This record gives sequence, structure tokens and C-alpha cells, in this order.
Amino acid sequence: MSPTSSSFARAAFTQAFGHAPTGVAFAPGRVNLIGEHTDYNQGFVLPAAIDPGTWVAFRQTGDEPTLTVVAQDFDQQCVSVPLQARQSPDAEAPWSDYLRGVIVELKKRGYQLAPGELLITGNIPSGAGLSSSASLELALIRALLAMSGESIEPTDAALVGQTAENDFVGCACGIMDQLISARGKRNQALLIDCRDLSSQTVAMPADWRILIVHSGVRRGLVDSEYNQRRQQCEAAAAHFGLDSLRDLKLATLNEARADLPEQVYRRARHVLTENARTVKAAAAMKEGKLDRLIKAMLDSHASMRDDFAITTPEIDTLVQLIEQAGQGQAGARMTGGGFGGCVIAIAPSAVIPQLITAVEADYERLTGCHPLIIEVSASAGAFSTPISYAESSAGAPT
Ligand code: GAF
Repeated sequence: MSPTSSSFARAAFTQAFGHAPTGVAFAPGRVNLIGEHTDYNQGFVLPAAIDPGTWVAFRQTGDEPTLTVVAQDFDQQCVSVPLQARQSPDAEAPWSDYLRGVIVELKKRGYQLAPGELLITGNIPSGAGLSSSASLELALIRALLAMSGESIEPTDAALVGQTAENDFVGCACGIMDQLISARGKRNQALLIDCRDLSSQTVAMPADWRILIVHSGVRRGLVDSEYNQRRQQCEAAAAHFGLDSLRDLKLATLNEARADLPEQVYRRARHVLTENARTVKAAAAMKEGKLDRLIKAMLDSHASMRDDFAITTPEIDTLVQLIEQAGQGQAGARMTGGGFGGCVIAIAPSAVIPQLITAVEADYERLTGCHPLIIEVSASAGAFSTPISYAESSAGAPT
């Protein structure tokens, strides 16, 4: 991972624009502990914000109603976005579609936007399923509104990000990633009810640790597969005359099995059982019952593999390796939208070294893929902060 931080973002801004920024915004990525593909079915999710994220350094300019934006991690590509013009996707700089979508959505909701310069940099590994998109959206929203002196509630910021991604970028994602990036709390996961967007904090027991292992399989064909899973869930709900799968009972689904295409039945079964597991997992965490959390995580993985069909052979191998190395003391499952990306493991601190040793010793030999191991803790949500005059006029970065 790159050593991105507030001071790195500020230094890169100064190098790109020749003067210092006046503020910096940050939004974290996320890891989902459990509750996968349940958010757009109005179900439950249990994510935590993580330290890797996106930084946006910014400075207001007084003249042209234009944003000049540099993407540090995309070869310092620079785009100029007129604030008053109709926004359309940019095939030359697809990363800027998130910015354009956010601009459209903020304006639609009546927020004022001011001209300025922005520099974006981040350290979420790409294709990892750790929500680099939501993190980018939320950091941009914080930066843009700080520049125009407006404020926004975390839930509204999350909805702006999600709508930008749904309507402008074209991924029919749910609300989980944006909400946790906006609302994250240090050392806490959030049990979110995606029907009414309420959430409860669930503290990580002091001795439990979160390990993320990137499988080295970059998520491919994600949007089309993701959107197809969503359509299958909607078809299942429609079969029962429901708006979502939230209130469907497993017994009712099972009785109707013969009337549904088998794939649609299985997708719905994953969602119903995953909702139940997520609520149980949150209770297990609150009570410090690791054995119950481990069971929920392993069952969740099996359901994503067998019913929702979103894991890959490499990811399945990784989960198995961690489960074996943990000897009953580590929970593991794929995290995020699927088709590659990362596995999350939760275990007591004393068990983490043996998980790392097993992954380093065997994963590449078994799959041919190189793993990336990241130890994270639950972190706080998005924010923006002004840089004092003394700091911002401190000159060129080192
Ligand atoms: C992606 C989406 F963006 C989320 O909304 C969620 O559906 C997740 O996949 C699967 O749980 O991260």
C-alpha cells in the first residue's frame, strides 16, 4: 500500500498546483464482517470502516466556475470540470465519473458548489472489494462542500454517493459502503438495518483482531455479475408480491422452491439465511462469543459459494487455509461484492501470527496467486478539516 496520509496529500497538492491547499478531506474504505448482498434487499449488514482510504486536498479559487482535479494515483491525470455544464461520462478518465456523478447529485439536492482545485490520492488496494469507490465519493463530497461552506449529514452524504454510483457510474450498488464510510466509528463495527438506515454500534472485543487478505484475484466483470444478482433477488421478491426479500420467511421460500428457477431460489435463500446470520453475529460479538461468530462467518462463506455463487476457487482455498490454521479460533469469509478481492479473518491477537504464517507458506503454492496481508482496526468515518494559514503557507513539501 502507498504511504498515503494527510501530509502526503497536502504535499502532492502543493507540487501539482504550485501552492498549498486550504483543507483536506478523508473518507475510509470498509471491510464487511458479515451480511453480503443483503443491503439492496433491505436487510442487515455488519461492516467496519478501515484505515486505508481516500484523501482529497483542496483549495477554493475565485474565478472560473470550474474544478481542476488531479488524480495522483492515476499518473497525475488532470481533468477540468465546468460546474455549470451538463456532466457526461469521461472514457479517458473513468475515475472522474465518480466526481461528475457526485456533482450532479449534490446540485440536484440544492447544495452550492464553489470553483477550486483538488488533488485525490488513496491507499485502498484496487480491485480488492474494500470500497475504494464509496471512499472516493465520500471524500469528494466532504471536500466539495467544505469548499462552498456547506455542511451535510452523514446519511445524506451516503445517499448522494450511492445515487451518483447508481445513476451516473452505472453500478446498482446498495447503501452499505457509503454509509459505513460516512458513519464509521473507531474500534466499532456497525449493525445497519438497510431498510430504515438505523444502526447500532457493536464494539470489537479488546483482544480480537481483524486481518484482511487480498487473494490477488482482481475483481473482474463485477458490475454485470453484481447487477444480475440484484435482479435475481428482485425477481424472487416479486414472485411473492414483495418489494424486497426482507420479510420473506425461509419456510415460505422453501415451499415455493418448485415454482422458482433454481438459481433464483438459491439467491433468495442466501439473502434470508445471511440476514439471520448477521444479526446472530452482531449479538455474538457484543457478548464476546468467538465460537458463534466463527460459525456465522464460515456458514456465510459457504452460502456465498454455494447459493449466491460469488466466490472464486482461490478465495475458497484462502478461507479453508485460514480456517485450518486457526484450529477453531479464527472466523474467515470472503468480504465485499465477490468475484475476487479479499477474505476477512477475525481471531484473538495470539492466533493472528499462525494465520499469517499459513497464508504466506501455502497460498501462493496452492493457487499461483500472490496474497497481500493487511492488519486493520475499525476506524472513524469521513471528515474534512481546514488547514491553518500557518500550515498552508508553509511552502513546498519535502
Ligand atoms: C458492494 C456494494 F457496493 C454493496 O452495496 C454491497 O451490496 C456489497 O457489494 C455486497 O454486500 O460492495
